[in-house]
Amino acid sequence: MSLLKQKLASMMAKEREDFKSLKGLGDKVIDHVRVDQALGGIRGVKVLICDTSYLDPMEGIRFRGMTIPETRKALPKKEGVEEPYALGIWWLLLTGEIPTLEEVLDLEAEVKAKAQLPQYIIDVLRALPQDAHPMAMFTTAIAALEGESAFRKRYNEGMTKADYWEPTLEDSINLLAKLPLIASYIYRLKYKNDDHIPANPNEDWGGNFAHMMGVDNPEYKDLMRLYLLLHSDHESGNVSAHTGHLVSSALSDVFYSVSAAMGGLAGPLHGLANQECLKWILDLMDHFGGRTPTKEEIEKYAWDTLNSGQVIPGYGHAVLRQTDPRYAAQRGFALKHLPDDPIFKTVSNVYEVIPGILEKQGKAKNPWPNVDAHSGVLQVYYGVKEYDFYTVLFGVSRAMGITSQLVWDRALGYPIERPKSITRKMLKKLAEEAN
Ligand code: CMX
Repeated sequence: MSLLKQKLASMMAKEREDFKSLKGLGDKVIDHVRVDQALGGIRGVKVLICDTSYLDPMEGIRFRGMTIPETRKALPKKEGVEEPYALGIWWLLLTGEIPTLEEVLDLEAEVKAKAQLPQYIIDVLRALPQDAHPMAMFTTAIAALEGESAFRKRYNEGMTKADYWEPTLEDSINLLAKLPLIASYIYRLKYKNDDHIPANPNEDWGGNFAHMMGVDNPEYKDLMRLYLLLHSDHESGNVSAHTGHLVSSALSDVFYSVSAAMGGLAGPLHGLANQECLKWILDLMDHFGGRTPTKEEIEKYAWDTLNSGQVIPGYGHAVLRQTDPRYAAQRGFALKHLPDDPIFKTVSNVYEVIPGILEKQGKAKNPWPNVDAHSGVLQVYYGVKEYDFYTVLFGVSRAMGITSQLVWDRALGYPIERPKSITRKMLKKLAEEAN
């Protein structure tokens, strides 16, 4: 048994007991739902339970209680490398503990053993139209892997409920092993003359992903490790994680759940904002002849975007009310490695200008940048200029958060999710009665 599975198995009895004890709180009220929340995307209603991470509006994300700087410092690193093994964050999300180097290496080895891309996935990807969006290719490939599901096989054989988490973990490992292969295959098929690069057995999961994409720069490999850590988890109410949880609540396996989740990530208000944001920055620079525009010029351009009824991509958030610490971490990386890059300078100037404009406009509840406002410039700097692809990078990382949540969903036996809907007529009546 792998060290990760052993660790999780050792936690089961205590965690289940704790979960059971919550049922005793049955009739306690944790929130009230207002009409504006029912009309407004269930915003802020406390109805989900998620232990992998928590998002504070002012402070940002904590992974199992740890801030981003704390996590980066504590997770084990490869010798001579600045950022932690990306699979270390998955261990932390799953177990709530920082893994030892031995534990991460054991997980790395387990994942590596499953890292082969089946020929049928290659055939599926090649059968899609040439102009298919990389996220459509990504979701299709993940769904196509479903035939490998250990969960479905064991369910069909009559597996007992107490065991559900085990094949969920197995499917998650299998999926995480294959995601960088799928993503880099899509990248090379679409943008690099269909010329593919085999995995390097000496690389870690994150470094290998960079290698297979064709960017064999040690700095980019570190950026990839950082990127994978930063985008991994953002509690469970965001569109992608919540979709994964919802689909899995019907006992659909990891492949169905993550594929559906990636469909949500592909929306421009969620993960696709990273491609939209870089496009906005490049269009802005193009508009001024390719140079770094002045703050006054950015201000005018931003107002034009807003006045034409569009959002400024990469700014605003449903929960955050401050600069996203994931933005800050990426900015720190840029300040260290590419301080004089003209696109980075533009991103920095935009950061100084946009919050004031959004405040002046008075609509967005949060005028500060989110994670997507900074990821693109770092990719371009290292040569990954095809911004259509950026949400796939996000997806590989987010799969860690989603699968860690799914393992515990199945371990604790969360039931099928089924909120109640009412008609608009009923809503009006209820609101009148409440007055
Ligand atoms: N530019 C312009 N207007 C914005 C805005 C922005 N960046 N952010 C919010 N607004 C507007 C909303 O469109 C909304 O307008 P209407 O009242 O006309 O509908 C109003 O401000 C209130 O919205 P909000 O309550 O502040 O924000 P929501 O919780 O509804 O939405 C989000 C959050 C992220 C979808 C929104 O801020 C947005 O569209 N941002 C740009 C896209 C983006 O960066 N998405 C990535 C988020 C991170 C991720 O998931 O990857």
